[in-house]
Amino acid sequence: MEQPVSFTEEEEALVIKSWNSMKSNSGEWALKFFLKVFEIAPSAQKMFSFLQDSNVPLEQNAKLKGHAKSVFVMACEAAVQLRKTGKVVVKDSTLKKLGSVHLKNGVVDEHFDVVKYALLETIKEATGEMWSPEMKAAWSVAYEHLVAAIKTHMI
Ligand code: ISQ
Repeated sequence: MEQPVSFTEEEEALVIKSWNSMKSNSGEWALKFFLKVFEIAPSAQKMFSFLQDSNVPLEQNAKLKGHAKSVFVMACEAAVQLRKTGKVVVKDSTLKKLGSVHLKNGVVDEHFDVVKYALLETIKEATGEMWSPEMKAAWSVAYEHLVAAIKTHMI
């Protein structure tokens, strides 16, 4: 059994507080997040089947917003789980699906790194003065553990 991670109530609160401040505009931030990913890695657009057969501009693609939003939500849930149990507990069926979808689409470590960078940059932009090194660290830990959980299902 892996050692539980120590994730404090303060760290959890930083993640939740920042997500709450973004929630009312989450569609817009989700879109910015996605656009940042594509700015760094334009070829990543090929990985999203719903972008292939669509004529609508990226900005108006509803699925795109939904997808990106779920990355925020899952990282947030990971923070809650880390504080409660010291590990990320995602429903097994969800993890299996996420693992196989990322594997099938050829997602490798570098992709997860690009997404991490874009995620943190988006939250930084969204939170403005609230942003801090501690907030960045808390989101990073939550994201890394979520990714680790997904990767266990990518083999
Ligand atoms: C990976 N999987 C689903 C949605 C995403 C949104 C932005 C960046 C990466 C993603």
